[in-house]
Amino acid sequence: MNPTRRLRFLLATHNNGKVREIRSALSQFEIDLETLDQHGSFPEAEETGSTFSENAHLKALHYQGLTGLPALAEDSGLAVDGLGGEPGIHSARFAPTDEKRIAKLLERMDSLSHETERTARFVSAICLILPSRVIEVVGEVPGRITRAPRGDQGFGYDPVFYYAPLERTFAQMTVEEKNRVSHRAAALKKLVGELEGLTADR
Ligand code: ITT
Repeated sequence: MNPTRRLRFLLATHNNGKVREIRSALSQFEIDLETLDQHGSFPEAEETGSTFSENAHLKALHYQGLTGLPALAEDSGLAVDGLGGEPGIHSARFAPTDEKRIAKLLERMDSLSHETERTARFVSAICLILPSRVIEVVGEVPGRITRAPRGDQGFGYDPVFYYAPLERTFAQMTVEEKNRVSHRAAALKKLVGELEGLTADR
């Protein structure tokens, strides 16, 4: 990236876990990331899409329209094989708190008898709306849902998402460790690849 021209984006999310991870993953780059809190309070975007990518695009468009700033939004979630891909795009709306979301997920999975039904993946779709270009990328990571929560790092479903190569759940990893392997990190890596090719349109 050209160090003489700093990029400036609005990080269009209300999820502090995402803010922490995205900041950490992009810290080596010359990018000023501004949060929604720095710009006042806004009505939430309506997530009416049927895919992660559609919802990421809707969120980026919503906050870019409200602030006039280039906006980066992310839509993500957990897709469990034995539940036909649920909670998927409904991951945040599955229950009101992280604790309740995990409890509901484990309860739903109680009846799954085969280990193969506990396989899952996290998906992250990122949309960045720049003045003259829209960049859309998706990242995924495979894992398995544990029978009980483990670890207290991260956020969301991290305590039940077991990542076999490191023999730990995402909640047993530091933000740096999670950022080496996560769905969000995979999407951000692709985004950075796209940004490195950018010059004129910022
Ligand atoms: P914004 O829409 O404001 O960005 P949100 O939390 O509502 O925040 P999403 O609609 O994208 O975000 O919902 C994603 C949900 O999926 C999130 O609330 C978690 O429950 C879950 N999730 C996504 N990424 C995760 C991760 O890295 N670790 C654990 N859970 C994750």
